[in-house]
Amino acid sequence: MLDSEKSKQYDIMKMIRYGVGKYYKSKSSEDRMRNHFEEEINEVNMDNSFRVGTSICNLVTKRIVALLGIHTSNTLNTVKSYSNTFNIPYITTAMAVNSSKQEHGFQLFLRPMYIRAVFDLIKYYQWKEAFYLYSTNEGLERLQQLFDIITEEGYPLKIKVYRVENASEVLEALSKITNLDYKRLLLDLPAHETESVINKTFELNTSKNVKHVIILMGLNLNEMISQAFKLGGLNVTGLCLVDHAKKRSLIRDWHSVYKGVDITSDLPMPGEAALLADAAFLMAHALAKVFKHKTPLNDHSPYSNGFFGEALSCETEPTVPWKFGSEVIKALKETNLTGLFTGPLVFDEFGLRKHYTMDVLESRLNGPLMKFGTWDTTHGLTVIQNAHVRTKGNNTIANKTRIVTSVFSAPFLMLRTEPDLVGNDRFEGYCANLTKKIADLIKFDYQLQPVKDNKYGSNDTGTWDGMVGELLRGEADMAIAPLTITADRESVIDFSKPFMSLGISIMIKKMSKKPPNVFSFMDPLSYEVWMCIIFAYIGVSVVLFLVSRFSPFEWHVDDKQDSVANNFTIFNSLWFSLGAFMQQGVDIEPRSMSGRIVGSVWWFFTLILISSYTANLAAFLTSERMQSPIESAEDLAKQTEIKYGTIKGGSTQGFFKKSTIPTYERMWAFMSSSEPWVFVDTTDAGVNLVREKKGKYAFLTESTQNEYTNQRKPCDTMKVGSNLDAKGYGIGTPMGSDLRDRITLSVLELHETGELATLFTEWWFNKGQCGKEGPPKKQEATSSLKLPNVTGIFYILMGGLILSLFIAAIEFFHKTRHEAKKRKTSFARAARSGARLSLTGQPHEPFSADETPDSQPGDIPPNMNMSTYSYGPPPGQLLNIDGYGDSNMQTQV
Ligand code: CWD
Repeated sequence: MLDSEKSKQYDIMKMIRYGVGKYYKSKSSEDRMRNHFEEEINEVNMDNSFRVGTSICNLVTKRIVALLGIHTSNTLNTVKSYSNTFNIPYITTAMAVNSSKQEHGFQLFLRPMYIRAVFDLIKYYQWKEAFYLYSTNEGLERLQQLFDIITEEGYPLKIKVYRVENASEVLEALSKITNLDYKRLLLDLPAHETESVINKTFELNTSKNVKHVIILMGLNLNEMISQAFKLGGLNVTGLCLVDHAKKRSLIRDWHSVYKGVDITSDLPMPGEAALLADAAFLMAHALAKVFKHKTPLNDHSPYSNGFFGEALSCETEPTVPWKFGSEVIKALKETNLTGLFTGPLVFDEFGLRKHYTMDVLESRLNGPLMKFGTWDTTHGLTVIQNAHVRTKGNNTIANKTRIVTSVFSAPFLMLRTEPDLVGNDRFEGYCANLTKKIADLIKFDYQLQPVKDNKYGSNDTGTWDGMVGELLRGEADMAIAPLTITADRESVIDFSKPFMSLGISIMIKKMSKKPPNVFSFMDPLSYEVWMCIIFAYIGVSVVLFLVSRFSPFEWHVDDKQDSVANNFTIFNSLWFSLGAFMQQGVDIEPRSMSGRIVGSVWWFFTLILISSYTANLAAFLTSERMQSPIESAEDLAKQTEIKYGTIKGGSTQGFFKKSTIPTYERMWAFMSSSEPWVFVDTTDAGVNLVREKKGKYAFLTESTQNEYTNQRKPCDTMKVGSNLDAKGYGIGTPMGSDLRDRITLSVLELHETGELATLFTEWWFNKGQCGKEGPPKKQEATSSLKLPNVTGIFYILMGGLILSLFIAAIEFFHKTRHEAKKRKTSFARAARSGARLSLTGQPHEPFSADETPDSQPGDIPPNMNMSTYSYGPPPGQLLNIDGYGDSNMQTQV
């Protein structure tokens, strides 16, 4: 039920569905089906008891199982009496009235009776007088509750009370405050009016009179104080039931789902909406519990009579109550649930909230709204020490020493060894230097304080430990350390822009050098290249042999044996190719054009190949070839012999825990099933394990640490593979810290001036002990030449061989045509004769008398036998058999 008069800042139905949805998200689909229920909204004017009554009568006939009410204190009694009559639980976001403390009714009040917290604040500020401005009956009720407490405690507080209708009347009242010289205000107005009243207070220059305002109404001060809020010289204090720090991600989720706003925005969530979502969440839980073993709620047939019982009606006399009502209200009151937004949903027998905690937010003199303390039902008011150190002037921070938490981890923070050092001088390291640079830029005093538990910050146990915990508990003002920016941390503290980038990497122990391999001369070329060379060698020799056989210019007369001879037998061809490949000369050379083409492309091929081989061999001989079985995370994941682990409770462990990438999931399963020693408390412990386990342990550590350790003696560790992720270290501050923006600006400035890079080089490499200057250069991987690297020369070789075959064919046919003409015979006969010579080594068939030719240079005498092996002309004789030489030169036989 919704008060139609009140403003609607959010969609009621969506809020209810959000709460119910969040509950069912964790339940099985069967549970969801079984307990599915429908919602109905009735908008009524809550000032009109008659209409409220009619509306409820209408609803009960529809077999409602619970009533959810908003803004109903005016007609609380009416709704109460109906819900008690019909045993229908009534869950309301309105605050209970004093009389509720004695009634065991069917009501549940989500809004706590928080006036005790307001009283504790008044006491803390030692107010002796105050104005109480209110505009609603609920305000009057709260005033009554405040009076009751003051009387009970005997606290001397004079209160002037004004009831106003709207913001303009408030201003009138404020002018009276001026006259009366009252400087403290208890403002009990709806959220949207509160802001405008406070702003107007300053426009009308009444601020010199009003010094401090405590805002009573609403439970979300953030909601009331928007960015446009000008606080002037006023102190404002308020309460916040919605824990914005812890629930930031949930609130963003809510914004993105239901308001469609940019999820990165930090809009406050209306307190009312938070209560409603929690009411729906609680109701879903209680109903599911009660109806777990009963007929499903959405089954209409049994539900109508058997299950639901008698139909309820305002007409029936005597009135029949709902038979499960008592069970449902009992479940609601006994449910020990933590709400989505407003903390534990624990109730007493009267349906009033117990064990709740509220944040106390405060803004002083132009400063931002900050958490000033907490109020809870057990401890009352707890003020965070030093919560208020505010800005003075433009660029300086109030004269207060800031506590800077950090963690001992070389080279970020280390203890100096020199005796008699005090204060910050006791520490050295990258973070010590960075803190100094930032403090100099922003101008604040600081005290470096190593984190007590030596941890970074995780909330695995439900509470934040480490540096994050110290920031949250107000024990430190900032964390300057290798603190990784993560989503979980960002939802509870603020981070500056990253001052260093890094990623998770693998650290292993350096392996011994590979013993030299007797066949390491083969390494520069890959196996397939070697194979291709062998085939190319055979191919070239065969082609050379063939073209030499077919090309008539390769034939010559062997005078010794009185026969025609061809130098390029198959063995000679192989010998010629081998000689060329080895860059050696042999005493036979091709004379035909086709043979010379084969020779040329083969020389070109060998020239390129041998040059590449020589260059790569040099690189192979000089590079340090380590025998590392692990080159990547995949290598780690697929073996079990080498154990690996991370630092405990840090972001590296969190990365593997949450990862959904199969390799990292497998790695996490292996790590968590290994002995617990694989997880270490400190990076030093991790590095020691790497060293001690002699290659049987790999440490998954941040690249910054990995690179640093590899530069430290005994220089026996190394980083393998590329980083697994990419992230950054940021400077952490409590939420709303006045330093946050200045810190980010100084980090950016230090980046831009190169000071961060210099600092990094100084700590990582200038102080390195392993003889390398500067950041590690990317290791040139010396790898053997693969086929794709040399495909080009193979193509050229193949092209040359094909061309040579083509030229050989031309030479053959040209010679045949010439021969046919000369011998006056047919082309076919001459070709047959030539082919016979090429294939068998036998000279031409005898020609007929009229075919007897004139002798021509390069002609082979018809009756000669062919010798299969002959090297050139005998001494003193000149052969011209190629047809390319001097035409005057005669074949001498
Ligand atoms: N951290 C980590 O999780 N792994 C590491 O190797 C190192 Cl050196 C540190 C902590 C991390 N930076 C954090 O902030 O959680």
